[in-house]
Amino acid sequence: MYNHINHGNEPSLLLLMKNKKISLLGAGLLCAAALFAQDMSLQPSPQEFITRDSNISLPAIYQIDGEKEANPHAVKVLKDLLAGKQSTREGLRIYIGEKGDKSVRKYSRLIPDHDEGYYLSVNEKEIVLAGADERGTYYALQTFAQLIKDGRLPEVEIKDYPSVRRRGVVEGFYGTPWSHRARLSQLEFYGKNKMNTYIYGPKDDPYHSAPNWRLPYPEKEATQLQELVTVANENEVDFVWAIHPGQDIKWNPEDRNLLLSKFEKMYQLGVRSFAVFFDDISGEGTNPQKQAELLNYIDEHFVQTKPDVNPLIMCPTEYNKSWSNPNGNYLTTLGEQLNPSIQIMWTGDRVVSDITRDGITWINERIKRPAYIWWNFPVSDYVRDHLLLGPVYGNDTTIANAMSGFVTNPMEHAEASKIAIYSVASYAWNPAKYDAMQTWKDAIHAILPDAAEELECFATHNADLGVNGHKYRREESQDIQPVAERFLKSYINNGSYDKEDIEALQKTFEQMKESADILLANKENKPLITEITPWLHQFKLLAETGEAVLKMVESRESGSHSDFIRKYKHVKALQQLMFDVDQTYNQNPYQPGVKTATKVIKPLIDQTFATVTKRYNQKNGTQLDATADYMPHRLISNVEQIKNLPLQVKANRILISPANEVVKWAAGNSVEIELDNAYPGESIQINFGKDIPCTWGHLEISTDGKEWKSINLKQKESRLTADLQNTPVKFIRFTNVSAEEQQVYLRQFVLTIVKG
Ligand code: LTM
Repeated sequence: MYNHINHGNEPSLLLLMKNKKISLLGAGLLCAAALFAQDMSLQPSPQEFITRDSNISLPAIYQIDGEKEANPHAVKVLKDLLAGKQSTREGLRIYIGEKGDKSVRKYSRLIPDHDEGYYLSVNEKEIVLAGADERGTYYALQTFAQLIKDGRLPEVEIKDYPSVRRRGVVEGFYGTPWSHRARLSQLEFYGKNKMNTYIYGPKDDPYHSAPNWRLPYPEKEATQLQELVTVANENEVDFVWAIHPGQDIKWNPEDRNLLLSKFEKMYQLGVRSFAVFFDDISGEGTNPQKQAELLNYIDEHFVQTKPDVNPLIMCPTEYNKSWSNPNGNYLTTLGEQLNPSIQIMWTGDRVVSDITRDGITWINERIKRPAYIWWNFPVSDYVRDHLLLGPVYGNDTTIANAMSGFVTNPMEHAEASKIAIYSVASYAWNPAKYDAMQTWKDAIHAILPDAAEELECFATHNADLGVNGHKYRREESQDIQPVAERFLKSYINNGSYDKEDIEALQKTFEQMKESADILLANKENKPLITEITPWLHQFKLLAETGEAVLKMVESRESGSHSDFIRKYKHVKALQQLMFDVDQTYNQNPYQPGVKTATKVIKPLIDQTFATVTKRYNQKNGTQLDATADYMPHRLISNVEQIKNLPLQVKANRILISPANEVVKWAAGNSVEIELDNAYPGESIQINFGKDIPCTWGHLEISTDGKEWKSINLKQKESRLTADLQNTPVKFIRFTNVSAEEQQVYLRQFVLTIVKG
């Protein structure tokens, strides 16, 4: 049941050499260490440990002292790990328990005086697994599990404890909530990686948010939540159930009592930790005075009346610096009025940002307590066509004392999110020893040991978010980036390049292609492969396109015309296949499609393709199309928030991807779609999210972009429709013909052509 995160032939002791506090090892072992340079370290990194230059076998016979008093979850892990026979009279002695227990009394002074800390010692005479509290013992066992390798244990002494008190995950994203099965797997993963918190707050769970937060869960969901609480407890994770009532809450006793009775129902299901979120709301619910009154009431009439309920957590409406009103008093009101035990969440200087010393000092002064960090990475609900699999970096490693908790908001892809979650677990446990790259590699090993190299290749090229509204970007394809830049510069400017560079690029594309196949065939972690399959197909096609483009480059120099043209056609075909993947998979209504390697690799391929094609055209008087992205139709607009939205083609429907935010549409500005050909039109559907008559807009169609025909729209609530009755259409244009700017939502803009 327990995966050993070290692997291969590495002697266990070598694990420890990568950590900082280390006793001197023999020269022979140091040589061996070099051989295992790729192997994994102990994660999270312990605060203090000492190794001896020896190791012991896992005992064939052992005696356990303290198993009756010790944390039963820890005892269970111990027994699952030991293959030998338990005896009451003979064998290696194993002492397990919590500070104060008789079994570990003589080690009391060695147990760190920190919540969740532990002392662990292994030598030929005994094994000691002593926690500062029950969770500490459990964490001693998690470290112990990592130490075992091929039936052997290094002789060590470890004193360890977390730097950040609450560490974990907030399932707080928009989009498809995680499945029950995924959540069960997550909770086990958190326990193993010493995370103690899971906050349940998926925005699209109707019973978490408005208006159904008032209602009890239906039976099936209630039973599943009950099971999650049980599994969380078994893995020493606090299951925090969050409510998001702010969008329609009335500040009256009725709604207050409904909220309390919902909490009471969740308590009956076993929940012992609660949160109230006021993020992403507008209107009356944002009043800080009222929020504080409600939360204090819950604290005093619910949390504090029950001996087993943990301190309340809240997420404010102004949850990041850029959204806090500089002239307002929202945060200071909360800081002054909320009961001191209530934890206040905070995402940093922006909605999506890394946590800095200055930033956390700023907020802590206002809220008068250490902020509870809600870190918005690797959440991808605003860039759903990307996967965020890169290393976790950027958060200050010296501010653990300034925060009361650190939780990560993940992607809707639960298994793929584990790369970042594992890294956050290590960061929050021991920021001072956190090594972003090493931890990222170890995370990948932990998640997919049999194909770690291939997953690393895929992850290294699927890290950045692309251009996005939150302006949050990540490093991507770092190893090959300098080569790509040098090759491109030289090729664009002079038509030449270094042989070594083109070879390095060829090798990269080859590795990408092979990695995609190996991962697609992998059976070790099926949920992961299922989540990333569309991106794997796209990744492979992109790598093939890269190879084919480099062949075009080589063929232009030495091949025949027909050779070049075939290679050109091959690239065009691959571009179309990529377009098909993009149009077929992950068709969410926000950022549909499948984008991969968009920061370095794709621009490199696209620009090389454009350059080689243009050079060929110039030399041969041809007019081969040099555009790299295959999209038969075009969006043309001078409306700032619309002009960069992607077009989608779905069967016979051509649509503009909807936008989340309010669109400001200036007088005279228009939105136009140009199709690749004229087609018989079937209908048009537009929805600007307003059910007042749309007198400001004018819809037209054309076959040549010169002669335009006005089209009448019928309106029902906010839906505008037109029947085109087979009229040929190549252009469609919608213009704000009023004299004023219009503020609308772009919920729908669809042209349907006749199937044929
Ligand atoms: O970040 C917070 C507190 N709230 C929401 C999240 O639900 C959402 O997942 C992220 C990222 O889009 N942004 C938010 O505003």
